[in-house]
Amino acid sequence: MKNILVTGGAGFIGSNFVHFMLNKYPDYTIVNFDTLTYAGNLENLTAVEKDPRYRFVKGDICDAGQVTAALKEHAVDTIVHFAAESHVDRSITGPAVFVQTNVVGTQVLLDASRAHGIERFLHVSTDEVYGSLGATGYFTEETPLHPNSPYSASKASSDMLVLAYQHTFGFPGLVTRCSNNYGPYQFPEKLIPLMIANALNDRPLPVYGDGLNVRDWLYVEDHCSALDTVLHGGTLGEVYNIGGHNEWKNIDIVKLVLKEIGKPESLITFVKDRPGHDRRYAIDAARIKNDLGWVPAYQFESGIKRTVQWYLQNRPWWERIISGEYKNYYAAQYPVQH
Ligand code: NAD
Ligand code: TDX
Repeated sequence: MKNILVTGGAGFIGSNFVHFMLNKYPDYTIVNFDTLTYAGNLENLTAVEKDPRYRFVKGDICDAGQVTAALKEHAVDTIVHFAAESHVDRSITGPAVFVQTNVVGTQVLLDASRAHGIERFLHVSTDEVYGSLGATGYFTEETPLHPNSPYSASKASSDMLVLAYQHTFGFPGLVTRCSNNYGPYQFPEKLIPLMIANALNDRPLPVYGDGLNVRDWLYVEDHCSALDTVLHGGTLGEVYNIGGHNEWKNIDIVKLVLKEIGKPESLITFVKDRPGHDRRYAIDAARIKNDLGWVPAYQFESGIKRTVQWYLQNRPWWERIISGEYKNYYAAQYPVQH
């Protein structure tokens, strides 16, 4: 493993992963292959843009010619596949691009990777493919897939494609399924950065439904270290769940963010629920812990503090985002607030 192509490396987790890998492996080169949708932002990578071990290629995973050219030109031997449409709410208002990017894009990438003779292909997926839990229990890798949103259905389809290619062609694929991430560079449409940005601007904090839905949160750097662990030590054809046993009700996260920023709970506004809203996610990560020895490094309270500090110190980063096209998305998604 030497030349890694990271798809979606200009997004939230992808850009954190590029930083993580360049810091950890002096001998690796990283090619960031990203088409720069609304969620892709090269500002996330300004610190490494002059690093000779880093290259950016503007390309679309749905375009076989562009993918093949990048694999050849950079002698890529390994792929870590993040590129996706990633926001559940957007998948409810416009599912087509989710099928195009997440399903068709993954299939195009798989075919190009096979033809190129890739050595290892890590597909980055999500716990949402398992559906929703009741008050008890955990998702294991054996939990049947039951995706409930167009987003999670498209991710489950792409997982199945990777595993089918492994089974049928002996393709060197692995799949990870992680719980909710938070940390620097997360686009402010997602719960935690949206609440931080709104709180800092004294705007209402829109909590869906009764606020009692539960998510299992992991600091993004812990996700990166887990991906690194699976990339180097995982068994081909295997699925690895990733999570830190850190369940929180949405309303409690929002209150924690307000406390951290020093703003009043009166900013909380309950709004119409997300259609088909999954009630609870909780990951059993025994396989990656027991078989590969991965452990998360961050406690939630310190991770949230770091995250709030990052958004405070990088105000121009998210202010540029929320002052552009995002305004139209926000007005449509949260109509009662206007
Ligand atoms: P993101 O939306 O922040 O970034 C996605 C990136 O993919 C962007 O840079 C975008 O420009 C790029 N992209 C989109 N379509 C593309 C295409 N056709 N060709 C090339 N690039 C394209 O997403 P994220 O939150 O960083 O998530 C990354 C991956 O991790 C996704 O596959 C997601 O399903 C998965 N995941 C996310 C979470 C989470 O909590 N955010 C948790 C588990 C798994
Ligand atoms: O304004 C909001 N109000 C609110 O109550 C938003 C944006 C979200 N929520 C709720 C919905 C969820 O219960 O907060 C919870 C988290 O929402 P999101 O940040 O949209 O994340 P989620 O839907 O759980 O999906 C995320 O985790 C799994 C990522 O977006 C996915 O890409 C990943 O696969």
